[in-house]
Amino acid sequence: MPATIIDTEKQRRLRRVRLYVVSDASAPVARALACVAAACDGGADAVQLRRKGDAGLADYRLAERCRELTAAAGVLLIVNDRIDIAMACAADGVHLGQDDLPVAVARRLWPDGIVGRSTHSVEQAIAAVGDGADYLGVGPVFVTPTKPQTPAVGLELVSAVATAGLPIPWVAIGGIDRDNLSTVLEAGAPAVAVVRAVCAADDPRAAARELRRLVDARRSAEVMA
Ligand code: 3NM
Repeated sequence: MPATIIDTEKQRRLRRVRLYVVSDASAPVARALACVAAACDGGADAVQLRRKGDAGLADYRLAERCRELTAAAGVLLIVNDRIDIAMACAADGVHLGQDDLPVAVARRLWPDGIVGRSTHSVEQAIAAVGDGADYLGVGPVFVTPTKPQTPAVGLELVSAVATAGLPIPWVAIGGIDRDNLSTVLEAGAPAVAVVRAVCAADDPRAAARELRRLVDARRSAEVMA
C-alpha cells in the first residue's frame, strides 16, 4: 500500500474531522461564499469547494476567497475534482470522484496535498485505501437530489465500512440532515459531510452549529459510555 506523504499536521487535522461541509455546486458565487463562511463560523472542520460548469478563472477566484475564509478559521479546504485549482489556491487537498483522476496520479502531481476519494461500496473503499487515498467519502447514504445519478447505498454500507476498520479517516455523505444524523453516527460513521443541510438552510450558520452540536453530543456520549 503506498504510504501517504502528507505532513503529520494535515493528518492530525484530517483525523479530527467530524463535520465536513460541501458547497452547493450550482449556487451563485455570493451564496457559495456565504455558505463557506457560515460553515467555518458554525464549526465545520473541513469545507469542500464543489463547482460544476464554471470557467477556470471564476473557479480559481472563488477558491482563493474560500482559502482566505478557511485559513482564517483554521478549517481544512478541499477542492472537488480540480487539482490545478486546489494547488493554485494553496488548498489543503483535492477530492476525487470515481470518474476523476486516479488517486496515484493526484498524489504524484501533488505529494503533500490531501487526496480524498468518493466511494460507493466496500470494494471501492478498500481499493481507494490501497491506492493511497488520505480519506474517503462513503455514500450516498440516502437518496439525494444533490447527486441524483448515484443510487443510495443505505446505512448498510456505513456499517460495513465501519466494520472493515479502514486505516484512514472517512466521512458518510448523501442525504444527511439533523433528523437522520444520529442514525448515520450510530451505524458507525466517524464523521458526516453535508451539502443541503447547511447550504440550503435559511440560516446556514445556525444549521452548521446545530449539526456540530449533534455530532459533538454523540461523541461525548461515546466517550462516557
Ligand atoms: N457526493 P446532500 S453524495 C456531493 O456519495 C456528494 O459521493 C456523494 O449532498 C457521494 O448533503 C453527495 O445535499 C451529495 O444530500 C450530498
